[in-house]
Amino acid sequence: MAQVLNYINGTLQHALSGERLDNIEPATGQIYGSLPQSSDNDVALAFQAAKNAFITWRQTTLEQRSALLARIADLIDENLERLAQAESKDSGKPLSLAKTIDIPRASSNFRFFAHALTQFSSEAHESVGQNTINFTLRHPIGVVGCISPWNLPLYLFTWKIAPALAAGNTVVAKPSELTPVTAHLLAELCQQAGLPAGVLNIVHGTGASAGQAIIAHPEIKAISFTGGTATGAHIAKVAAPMLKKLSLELGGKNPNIIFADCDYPRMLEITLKSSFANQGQICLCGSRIFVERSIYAKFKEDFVSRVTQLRVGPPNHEVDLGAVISKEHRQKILNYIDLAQNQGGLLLCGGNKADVPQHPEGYYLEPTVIEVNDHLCRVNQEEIFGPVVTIMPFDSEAQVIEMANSVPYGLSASLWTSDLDRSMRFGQQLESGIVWVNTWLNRDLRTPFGGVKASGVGREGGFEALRFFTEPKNICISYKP
Ligand code: TXE
Repeated sequence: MAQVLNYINGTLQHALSGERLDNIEPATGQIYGSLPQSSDNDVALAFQAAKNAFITWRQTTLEQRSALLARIADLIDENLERLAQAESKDSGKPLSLAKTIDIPRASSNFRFFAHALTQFSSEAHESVGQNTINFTLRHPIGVVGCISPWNLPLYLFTWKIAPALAAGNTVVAKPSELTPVTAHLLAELCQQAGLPAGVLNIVHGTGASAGQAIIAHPEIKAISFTGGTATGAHIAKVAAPMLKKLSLELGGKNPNIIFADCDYPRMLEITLKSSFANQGQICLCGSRIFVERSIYAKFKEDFVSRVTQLRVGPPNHEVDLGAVISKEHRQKILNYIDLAQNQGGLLLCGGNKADVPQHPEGYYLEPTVIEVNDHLCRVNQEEIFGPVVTIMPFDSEAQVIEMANSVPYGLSASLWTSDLDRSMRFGQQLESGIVWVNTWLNRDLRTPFGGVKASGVGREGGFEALRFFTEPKNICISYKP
């Protein structure tokens, strides 16, 4: 049984109440471990440890801090196999994906910010002619809160923790209660790396209990959150009146726009991934596919034929799709598939629970393609967050831009074309934080990451993250000439 513990002041410990939650394996539908159900008292303990640790952590030299973060990255690499196995079991994602994407990215997050912190500089502004110079220092905020979701557990957890620590803050962090195991393993690696006690504290439990205690804590001055838009709005409601700094990375309903002049085989290959990677549970998945009418019939045939060949099965086998995160989430996705058909959508493939004989109780779903005739129908407007995509044709640039921008979200967009001018026109006009042309999920960690509209507030990545996790302080010196 995987027994997860809180990590507070350098030690692994139970919640003060002793209360525990079951941890269910999505691939089998069986309970396979448990985690602490933490509350205000545990968060208070974690906060106090972080507050004490801040006094010395903020004074560590950049070299020391960088070396510690790099050491954690090395340990993640050394434990790749163990972490990938744990991530796959905990989330239902294919082991191959955990091994090639999730865990390598977790170590990249630490290594990237280990380097970035040594390059992040303060600014000076000379007020020419006024005998004045301004130094803009960047100080850590203090104790900050990081809350992450279940779809890319260690990947997103470390994407927040690494820059927060790099900037000199101490952290109270909470992973999703649905996928707590790799955060527990990270705590062990931090102990091994020699991270001073209290610098990172990990508190497990539900959003309503442990998460709420973090966002409502009066002295946790910044919250970095990734998750659903409704939760993000709730966090803003609680945290904004307390004047906390907020970074909210929320949902997406991303368009994938395909023109006839694209590199067709490459587009088809990557569109399969952008539709169904991680069972479609990535906020960047392209769930609305718009295809230029001249190639629509061909695309429909080729795409559906490739989708029906995708292998769904136990995540530790050679499969393309594992299980979705929970029974409730699978039901939510199935409800959307019904709704699509009620609203005139045509099911082209999939649409059902997938039959996986080894694990009849696991949360499997067939990859599903629905042809829709109205870009405003609910399945084309609301985030489903599962292995479901819609397709529909378009006739002109103006029409597809209008359809692409018609949703409340604005996280990412993909465009397939060989026309450079068109890619610039779309880049300018698409309402999203990220536009990919002839590629998908292609990330340089120095670039800003985040969305517009209901997809969030603020940007992560590179110096944007280090700016978020620091307060600028301007010191203005007037001197006698
Ligand atoms: O996420 P939640 P859920 C979308 C996706 C999904 C929907 C709901 O559409 O179907 O959101 O998923 C913590 N105070 N995304 O409900 O609740 C929670 O414990 C503080 C998109 O599983 O947003 C977890 O650690 N924290 C997304 C984290 O918030 C709270 C990834 C995210 O969970 C809290 C996941 C509270 N009151 C879902 N309530 C993306 N952007 O990638 C919950 N939490």
